[in-house]
Amino acid sequence: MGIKVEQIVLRHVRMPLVHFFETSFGRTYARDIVLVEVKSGSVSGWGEVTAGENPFYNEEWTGSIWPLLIDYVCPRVLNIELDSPADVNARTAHIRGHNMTRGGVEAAMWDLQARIAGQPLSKAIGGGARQEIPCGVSIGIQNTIEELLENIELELNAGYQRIKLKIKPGWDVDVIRRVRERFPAIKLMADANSAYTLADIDHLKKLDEFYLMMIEQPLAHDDIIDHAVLQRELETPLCLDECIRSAHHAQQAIRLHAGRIINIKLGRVGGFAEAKRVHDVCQANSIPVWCGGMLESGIGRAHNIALSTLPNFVLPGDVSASKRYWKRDVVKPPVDVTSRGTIPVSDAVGFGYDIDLAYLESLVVRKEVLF
Ligand code: OSB
Ligand code: MG
Repeated sequence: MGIKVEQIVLRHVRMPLVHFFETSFGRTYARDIVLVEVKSGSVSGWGEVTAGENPFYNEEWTGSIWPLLIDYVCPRVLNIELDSPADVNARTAHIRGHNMTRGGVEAAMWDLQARIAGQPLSKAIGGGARQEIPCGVSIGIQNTIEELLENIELELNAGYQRIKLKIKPGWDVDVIRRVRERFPAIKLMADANSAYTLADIDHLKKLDEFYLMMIEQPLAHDDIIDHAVLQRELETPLCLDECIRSAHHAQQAIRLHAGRIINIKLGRVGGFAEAKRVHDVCQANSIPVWCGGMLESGIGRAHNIALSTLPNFVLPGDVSASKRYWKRDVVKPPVDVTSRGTIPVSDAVGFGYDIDLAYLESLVVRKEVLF
């Protein structure tokens, strides 16, 4: 069964965060998110472009997404009979980089296909290995250690299965020591978002003392080789995020022993088709994976839930409840977690949540309809 899209509606929405989110590359107070609605007849599929407001996590940002979609990605999808949503990746593969922009359209096509087939998105992408997904939280850099400890306590009480702390030079060893003193038995990990270099090896080795589950992307965003050097020196497993943009990268990283765990982000690898290939490469090499997040709205969050039903997503991911980020989400009901720290996978068609379209429209700052 082929799939053909006659109209694409792009919406740039602005959503204030309930609390700022700070990583080693900066603070975010509000999200500027581009949502992609692809239409075939009377059916719509929805996707989210997961890039940030600035080109600091990777090269993409809200301002790059818009012209890329209009001038390059959408024209390669509109009014063309595709065999599968996976064809979006192949038809746009010659566009260098910009995986999140391409992936937002690709994900919308999978949602559309699932809705046309009357299937949940998790099944359409070949997932469905679990009925609920294990959840952790990512806690940003705080103003004080006291606030951080309070925050961790709150998230543990909510049931979350593991705590990830953002670190950077000046907010690392001493902070984690304090956290470990207070919470000696929790599943704990750290994410540096590329804030260190190999010159910091001795400093990073001090983290071994805290038996972290893993340290995520300590070195450069585009590096694999130095991570392999660092991994040889550390007891703590490294987890790769930024530097894995394709299954090919995953293969190379595994071959070099650059890490023992991989974080898969749907946008970073360009959509579900490539995410599944990364997943499969990791599974074949006994590398466990988990689903990363990019402060998504409910739409991107729902896509992450579907992705997390692939069998090798065995570690708690960064997919958490809507209310940690939004006073009100664009989906109904909002994404919520159980007291076991899991999110139940919806068996409704498509991504499994209703869109609160009236509210969503009220957040739109820019809109474009493409034929
Ligand atoms: O590196 O995982 C990351 C947020 C923005 C940019 C990069 C990252 C993150 C997170 C947040 O850690 C995860 C979430 O969406 O909860
Ligand atoms: Mg990360």
